[in-house]
Amino acid sequence: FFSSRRRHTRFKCDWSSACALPISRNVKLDPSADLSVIARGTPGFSGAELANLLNEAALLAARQNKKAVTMKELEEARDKVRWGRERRSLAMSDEEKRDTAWHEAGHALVNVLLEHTHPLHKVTIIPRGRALGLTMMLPEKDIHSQRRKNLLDDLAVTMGGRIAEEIVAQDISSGAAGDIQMATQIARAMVCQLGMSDKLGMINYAGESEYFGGREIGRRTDYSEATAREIDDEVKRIIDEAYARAKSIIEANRDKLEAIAKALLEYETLDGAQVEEIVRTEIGRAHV
Ligand code: NHX
Ligand code: ZN
Repeated sequence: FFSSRRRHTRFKCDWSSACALPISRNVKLDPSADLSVIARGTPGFSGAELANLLNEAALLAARQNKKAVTMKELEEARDKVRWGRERRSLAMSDEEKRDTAWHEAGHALVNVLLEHTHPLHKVTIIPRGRALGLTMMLPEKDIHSQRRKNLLDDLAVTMGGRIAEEIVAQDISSGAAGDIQMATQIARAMVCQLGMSDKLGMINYAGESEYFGGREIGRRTDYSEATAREIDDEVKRIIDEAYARAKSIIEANRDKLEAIAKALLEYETLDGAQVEEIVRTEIGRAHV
């Protein structure tokens, strides 16, 4: 798979266009290999990280005596580099499996029913890295900026997992910590850096990093206690609203949620098109 040619890993590269060539030239690619799909799923990766990803894919292909790297190995390598290795042997109780399927189904359902989300790439209940299940989205093209409506829909998708858990387990798990962290980061950035809160306006509240001896020791913030309280309230309001939107979508489409969760328990992984098919063909129309 590898030519003796020196690897080109010195520059930053997002594979978005012509610069795909230098890194991938060292690996024999099957016609199925679509590097643009891998590129959209590896935003901000450095050339070295992308070279590592291709290396992983080549090793996977070699292990199966394949003559070239196919899309299957590239996807597996991307998932491993981004989220960690697959842990098929992790012993999960039936209850944990069920809760995971519903959690991921919640993300997937809200994703396909909202208009301004990134398309659903795949959803899986095969454990990987620290996660028991994952819902992966992929932008259609390189994204350079996000509108408020995109961020608000993303927030609702992030809330969908926990809401689905509440329905099936009548209790909630510790597992939504990652989703909660992600949602908080988005909402805080909207208020403090992106000028997307009408209440707090076009002001940067993020403060500036202060360094000492090359290390970040804190942030200088130039706003009052009263403003700090307003920021906290606004972040909470944005998240509460996303939660309420996701909850009403999920409650109005419970039959579809259940159909996705059941399909996940049966097939373990579904791609975006399969989820859309379930949502479209499930009796009745989607209620948004
Ligand atoms: C555990 N892991 O800790 C198990 C092994 C709710 C079905 N007992 O949201 O797997 O519960 O959509 C950043 C910060 C994972 C990232 C905190 C990733 C915490 C993943 C814990 C699904 N999918 N959570 C998800 C999940 C878990 C975790 C994090 C994180 C679950 C959830 C982890
Ligand atoms: Zn989740």
